[in-house]
Amino acid sequence: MTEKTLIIVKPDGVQRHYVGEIISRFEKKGFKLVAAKFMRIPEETARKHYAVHEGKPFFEGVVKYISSSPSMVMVFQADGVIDMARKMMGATFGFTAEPGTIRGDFSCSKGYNLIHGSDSPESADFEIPIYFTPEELADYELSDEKWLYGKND
Ligand code: IDP
Ligand code: MG
Repeated sequence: MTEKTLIIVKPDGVQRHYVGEIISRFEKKGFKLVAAKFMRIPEETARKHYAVHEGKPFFEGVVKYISSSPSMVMVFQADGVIDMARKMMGATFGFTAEPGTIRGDFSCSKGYNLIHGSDSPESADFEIPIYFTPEELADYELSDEKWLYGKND
């Protein structure tokens, strides 16, 4: 069963010119891009997205951060994409994220960490419809899927 994940290049990622670099890493890995929207996330949408963190000390801060300036909101698809994308993103903050990961390579801030990625199938199922209607998710084949996703048996 092929899986989808919500990936957001957050406002600091857009401001710091990392949209292309981040998309490129996921493209080269072989994830299929199925939706993309460049938008300033409304505060109310950010509250809904981060509702799981409501009441935590950083909640108001993360809502303000995410809605402060445009983001690149995307959906990528592949078997196991959720865990693969989380590994490629690295730990939550750049100062602890491993080198080689997106956060580890490009961030050392505690507040700004460049990217969001769904952390479970349940989170992806909750988050994707916040940003995209079912019609906005492209259903198509890549011409090299055999080489990208095939097994050699
Ligand atoms: P994640 O993005 O790695 O899944 P979460 O713990 O789900 O991390 O937190 C959601 C977002 O809230 C983080 O990406 C970050 O932007 C922000 N955040 C989390 N913890 C803190 C904190 O202690 N200080 C400031 N911002 C935080
Ligand atoms: Mg999270």
